[in-house]
Amino acid sequence: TADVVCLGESMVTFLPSQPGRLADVPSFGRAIGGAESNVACALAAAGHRAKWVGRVGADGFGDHLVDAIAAYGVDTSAVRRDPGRPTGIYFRTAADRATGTHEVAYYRAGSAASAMSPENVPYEDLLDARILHLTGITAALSADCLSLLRSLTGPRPDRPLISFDVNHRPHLWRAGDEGPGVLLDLARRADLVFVGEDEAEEAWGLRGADAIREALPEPAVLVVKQGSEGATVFSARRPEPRTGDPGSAPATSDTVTTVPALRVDVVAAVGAGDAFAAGFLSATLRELSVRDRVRHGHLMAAAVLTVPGDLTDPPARAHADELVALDDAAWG
Ligand code: KDG
Repeated sequence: TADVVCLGESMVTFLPSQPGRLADVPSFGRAIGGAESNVACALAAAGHRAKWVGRVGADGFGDHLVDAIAAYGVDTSAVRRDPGRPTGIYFRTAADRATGTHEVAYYRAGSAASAMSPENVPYEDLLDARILHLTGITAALSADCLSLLRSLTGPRPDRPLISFDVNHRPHLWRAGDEGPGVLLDLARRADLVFVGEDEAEEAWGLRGADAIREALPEPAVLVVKQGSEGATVFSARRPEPRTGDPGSAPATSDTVTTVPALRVDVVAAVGAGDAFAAGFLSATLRELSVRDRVRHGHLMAAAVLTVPGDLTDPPARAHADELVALDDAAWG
């Protein structure tokens, strides 16, 4: 049994050799990306049994992805190769200093991963885990990928704990699709949800953590990421149903925990959300307190925020534990 299985599309990522607009960058260096395999790599680097399930082409980029992800210690034995479709790739620019935004050019339509469906994934690998981690990116890849997410998040006796990172990517949705509504529906089926305050506002028009929780009361744990401010976690206290009172559904109340983030000089924000999820999941597997789950998330995110790529080696576990245990003054 894996600690965490992550399902999703990984891509060869091309990072710019210098700042500037996509139109002006002269050359790019090869790296790897893909939100879900980023989470798997960080979890494996932190000492957990992490498996990535995906689909890549039978091409050199596919070989590279599988090798590079396996090199982090991730189990890639369930990755399928598709001889008829290419591995997805994407290019991106450095963040613009004034606006903090960057350009992304995806070449992933019709990719091997977009052909994932309920008919061709290895269910035994996906379900044999303590946690199955999914994201909204997969929902946007194709109708088959969306069916797959619906099938995995539906009621089923063999279902592991479902972790879902909303990861709204507006440019990926097909014309005519109602992406935000689909993402809200998927999030409602999960046990643990990660969402950025800014993305919830963009996707659903919800302002602030309380409004997000109100619209999303189902997950036992809801983590609202508030950028450089920190994160707020809503953990449901589900009272035991009272015997002899079968008609009244128990009211749900939350424990609410807000934990400030570390202040760092950001080099590139891409991948920080995945690192945060990995830190939070790692500490969840270790049954640490909610505060420390968030601090481990912030710590892994800080490590990725200060490098250009999506991934970096996290601090060793003992070191991370020491940093997380520092007093509130150090954590602002
Ligand atoms: O979270 C990082 C991802 O955004 C990046 O690796 C690329 O998976 C990716 C995507 O679909 O945007």
